[in-house]
Amino acid sequence: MTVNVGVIGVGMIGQEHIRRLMTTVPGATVVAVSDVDESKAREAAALLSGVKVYALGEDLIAAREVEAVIVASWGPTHAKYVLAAIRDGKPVLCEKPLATTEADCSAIIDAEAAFGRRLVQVGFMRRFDPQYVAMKETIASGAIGAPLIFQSGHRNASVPAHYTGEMSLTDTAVHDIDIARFLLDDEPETIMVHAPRRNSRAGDVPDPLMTLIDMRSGALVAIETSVHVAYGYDIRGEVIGESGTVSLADRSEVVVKANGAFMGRVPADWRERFAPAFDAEFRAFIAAAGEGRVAGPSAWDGYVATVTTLAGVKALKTKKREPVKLRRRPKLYA
Ligand code: ISE
Repeated sequence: MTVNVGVIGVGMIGQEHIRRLMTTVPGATVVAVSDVDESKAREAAALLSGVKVYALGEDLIAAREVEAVIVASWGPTHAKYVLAAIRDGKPVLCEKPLATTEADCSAIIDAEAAFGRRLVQVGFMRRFDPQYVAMKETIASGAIGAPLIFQSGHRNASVPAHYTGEMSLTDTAVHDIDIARFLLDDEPETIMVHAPRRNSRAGDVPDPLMTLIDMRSGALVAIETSVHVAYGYDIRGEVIGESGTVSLADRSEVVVKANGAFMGRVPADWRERFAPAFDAEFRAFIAAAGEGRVAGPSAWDGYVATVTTLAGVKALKTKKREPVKLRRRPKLYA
């Protein structure tokens, strides 16, 4: 059986998702695309055969031929598309953030709860990364004792010109926040953000940032975001437990020994580092969509991530520890 997918947003990530759906994910085919810039949607459709172009994302979602939806448009537009997909009862994989405001995330949760079953998967691909999955299994096995501290390093070689200090939280640290919740099985309680000496490459952007999150259990999450490191895309992670630690191993296809030193490869960007995670994420979405379900990170996970990053944006300004105030979790996400 083939799942007919409609993709909203054909920017860099949207195109990456289309390519993945057409080449590496079994049982999926892209049948419709849409973009605020209709000419871009036409260009993307022209590379495939039999793909319809819709001027409006809502029309793509409502289209008879579309059975599942990918939302890869600009963040502030996510909520209206996700709400439309829920209204039409279609599984939707929404890139992060689920929505840019707490109110919109809450509206999605309410709509999904009223619908009565999950239709929304949020694009936190790290949950499908084999290394993070192995880390979670290690922690859950009890091998390192109760987790006390999670140190996460998130380094980008560079970021686009429109990138702001707030985006270090909403666009970058958001992944570390989600994976912290996944690994520790815990929720954030407070957040504070330190902006130490600035990288001279960073211009106006406070970079690096050190974000400290107290979790409900008392465990501490420390996230370093550095988005101008120049040397590559470097994702670090270690959980320190009561009697042991588990960390992401440095991996490289080859090790080169030359001139008295040995070297491995640092990925260029998130597409390279997380390719296996994106593959697994899309396979899970399509397999579940074929059965009218969704799997993976939920609207609740998207809600917590947005509330936490927005509290972080506030903490960056106030230089104080800010509370992360979460609503009660509906039964649907138990
Ligand atoms: C980007 O949007 C991502 O999602 C990447 O995973 C992250 O590393 C990068 O910092 C973000 O800008």
